[in-house]
Amino acid sequence: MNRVMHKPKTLGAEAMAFCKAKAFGAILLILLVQLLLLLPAEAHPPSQVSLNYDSANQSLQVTTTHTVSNPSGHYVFKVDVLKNGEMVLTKEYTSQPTGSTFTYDYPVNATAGDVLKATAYCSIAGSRSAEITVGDVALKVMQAEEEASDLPLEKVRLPPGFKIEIYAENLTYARSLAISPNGTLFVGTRLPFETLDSPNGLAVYAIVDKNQNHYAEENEIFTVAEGLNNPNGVAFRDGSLYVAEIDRIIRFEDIESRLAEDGGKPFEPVTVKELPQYLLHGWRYIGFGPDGKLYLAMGAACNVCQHNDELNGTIVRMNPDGSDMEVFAKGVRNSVGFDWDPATSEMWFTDNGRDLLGNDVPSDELNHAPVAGLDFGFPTCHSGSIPDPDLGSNENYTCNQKVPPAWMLGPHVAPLGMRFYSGSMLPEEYQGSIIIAEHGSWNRDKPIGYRVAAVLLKNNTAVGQQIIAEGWLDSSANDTVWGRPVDVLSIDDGSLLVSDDLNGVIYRISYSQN
Ligand SMILES: [Ca+2]
Ligand SMILES: [Ca+2]
Repeated sequence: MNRVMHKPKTLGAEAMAFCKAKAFGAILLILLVQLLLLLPAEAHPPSQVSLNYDSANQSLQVTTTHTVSNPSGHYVFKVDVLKNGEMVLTKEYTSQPTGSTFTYDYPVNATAGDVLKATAYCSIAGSRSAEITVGDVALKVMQAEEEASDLPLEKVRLPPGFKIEIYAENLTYARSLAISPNGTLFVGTRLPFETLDSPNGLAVYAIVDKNQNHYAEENEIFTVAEGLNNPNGVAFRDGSLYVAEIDRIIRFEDIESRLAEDGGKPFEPVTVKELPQYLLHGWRYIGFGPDGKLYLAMGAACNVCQHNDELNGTIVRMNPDGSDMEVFAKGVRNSVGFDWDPATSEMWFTDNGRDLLGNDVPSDELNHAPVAGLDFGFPTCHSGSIPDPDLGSNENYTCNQKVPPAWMLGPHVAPLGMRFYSGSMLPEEYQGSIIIAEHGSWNRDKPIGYRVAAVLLKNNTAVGQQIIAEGWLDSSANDTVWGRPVDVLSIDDGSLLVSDDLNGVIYRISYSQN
């Protein structure tokens, strides 16, 4: 080209015009080459994509690294998920989180041997894929068809003088507990994660221990509702049973009379409140506060994210008829248990920390909410001191102004139900303590949790922790899990009931000095 451009003097006008056109073309070509050389610095596929499959929750976590300066102008705009070569899910986005590495959780039903592949697409150019083969369920969970009488209760370790036995059985996926002043026990249920959207739904049970032997005989267990959408939350107030499904709160009026008269045959409930339907962390926990309000935990619909629904990741409260709903506590990732201290009328609640920050962080939390309006940190601040590495780069995202946990329960222990203990049976040291059911870890190399703990309080402050029952995680048998505590409640004689959704049973833990 240079040779052509540098021999102009002997050429005629026509040849000159030709040469000028060639030169213009050459400049254009050089500009184009320069542009192409510049582009990769700005538009690039994600530098890394990694996958993790959670068999217990049937959820695929896609972690993508895509470093950009303007996440609303240049971002991962689409993620495709294929199972064994077939597309099972496509999600589109209009921006990406501010951190360069971020994780999206997707519900994906897969079993051992399935090959999952995810592809993350840059909004400007390029894509990157990753693939995993789903392994055997990480936790060697025993099947739930065991008869309660076959459960190895001798493996549960308790302090001296304590005893554990079966209180009720055949309560499929037993979860939250509530009790009426007359002693009628109500049991909510939730499906395993992979079948949360089953159209068949689940039941709510009532138990009336008529012969007062602290065991639920078959004729003392009533199915008061069937076919409900994961009726995890139950609460009792003024003769009515309130049940929280994923998408609404309903009320069964005059429930105890119906149990007495017709065995509580399933009947039409009143709808109290429609709720936004999220499957992830969408199962609800409810309870009545000392102010007469109905409190409801609204779990965050993600592992970690800034959600555009301001009710996502909060605890709300409302009148018993569903009116005047307001946020009580915010920055709460996924609370599945709360109670009020009978001494102060102040709320305490458990919260499950985010996943995928490693085996040992963040700690799950016991929180104290003495007043309305506090911010407990999620999603930008975990355990009171750890800014989220994915969201926390913005200077506004610090742990300033966030309420730290009242007690660190440990990473991934999954604290669910909790109740203040004010019964008369357990030893003095447990008086006024908070008893907490730990459902157990699903994403920790060495599993922990699967136990019942007591956090001891002094002067309205958490000062220590004792383990009341453990052994459902059998370390002598390769960390086999044979039971998962969900909720706790003390009954008339001061003994403790503990629900277990893996086995569909309720245990009774009692104490005697002799
Ligand atoms: Ca009985
Ligand atoms: Ca927190």
